[in-house]
Amino acid sequence: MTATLNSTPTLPANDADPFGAEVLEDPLPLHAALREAGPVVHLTRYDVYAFARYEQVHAALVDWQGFQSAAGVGLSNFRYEEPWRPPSLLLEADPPRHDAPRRVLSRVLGPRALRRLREGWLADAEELVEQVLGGGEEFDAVSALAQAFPLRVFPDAVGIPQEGRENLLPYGDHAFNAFGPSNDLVAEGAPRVAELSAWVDAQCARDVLTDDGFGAQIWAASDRGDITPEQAPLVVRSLLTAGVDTTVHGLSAVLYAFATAAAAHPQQWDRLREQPSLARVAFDEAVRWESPVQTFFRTATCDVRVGEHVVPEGRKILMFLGAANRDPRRWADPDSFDLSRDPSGHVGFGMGIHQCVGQHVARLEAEALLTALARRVDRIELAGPTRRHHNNTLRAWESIPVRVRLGRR
Ligand code: PQP
Repeated sequence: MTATLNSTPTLPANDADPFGAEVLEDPLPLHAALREAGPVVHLTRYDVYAFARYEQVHAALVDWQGFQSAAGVGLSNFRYEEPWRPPSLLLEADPPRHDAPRRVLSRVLGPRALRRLREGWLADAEELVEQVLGGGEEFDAVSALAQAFPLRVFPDAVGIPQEGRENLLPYGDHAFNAFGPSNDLVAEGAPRVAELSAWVDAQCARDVLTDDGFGAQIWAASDRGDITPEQAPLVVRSLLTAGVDTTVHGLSAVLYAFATAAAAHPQQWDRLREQPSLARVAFDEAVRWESPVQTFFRTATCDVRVGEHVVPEGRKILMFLGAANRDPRRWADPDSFDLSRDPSGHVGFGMGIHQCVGQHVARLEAEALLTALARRVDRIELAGPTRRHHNNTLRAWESIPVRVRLGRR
């Protein structure tokens, strides 16, 4: 009798590879299967635990004491494995070490600080859109807009020199691959890691940076004693790692959403045109819908009870942000991109003490680009087959061919 009463029910298991090409091409079926299997699932291929329901993902994100980041937010467990580069002071740290760098960066990237960039970015977006539309009514939304705009505004805002900026996207792409297993994607990036890392590290030095950008402001914080001079270059490195690929894929997501929603709900783009202040909600809804950052790991700091199961101390848990953002337990009609829903509460920017410190930068970029496009374009639709870009962490597009119809000026 006691045997039955005390026995732990069998943990649901799944042998899929969340980082395999098939899942990266279309993760939605795996997400649905994991959500259905239960609140926690064993991923046998990597011997890690998985949360795919909103409730558990949200709970883990806000419980930084129980689910630490300092052992790494990728598959690699820093307790046992040497990280590929010195750990991030923000992403791969917990309080108290996390707090000073976080405070500094949230001031540098906060809404107040961005006010002085706003006008210039709106003008830059208009100039870019003008230039792209001047080349014809068909173009690739990824290269022409989603990549071009962040590359036009962000490196200048950080204050790095022109030379070598083509390294930013490949470096970021590798860093986000490196949160996954050492699979083919990591192997493809490996030959350039030393060269790219050396370039990125060199851009973090004080004398390389302009004296008025985000980089200079981080160094100024070290003069005030808010962080140490040893920490400053690593905080700049976080900007260079996280600041371009993420917004490129976020912008791709919102452009794809509008280009495809056009078929099912042409009124979505019309609504944005009539009310450009919807640009920000549209971007957040796209971040929910597409979840450009699909997954991050945490590590259990004690035996954590989840329903009738236990995640043992020291074990990695893969949090499926993308699955949580489409959990029907939390969202009505989760698969539809819908400007009339309230997307707040999505976990595409995380939640809790690590919630995306760059989200205001991302929203400003999106607002600038969408506003400029909506002013000139009265219809946007796909003009050919889209192609995914595979990355172990990011849900990304390689190519989104679009056709636009120009409206009144
Ligand atoms: C999603 C910091 C943040 C930002 C780092 C680092 C890397 C990636 C991200 C992920 N990140 N948005 O290296 O400090």
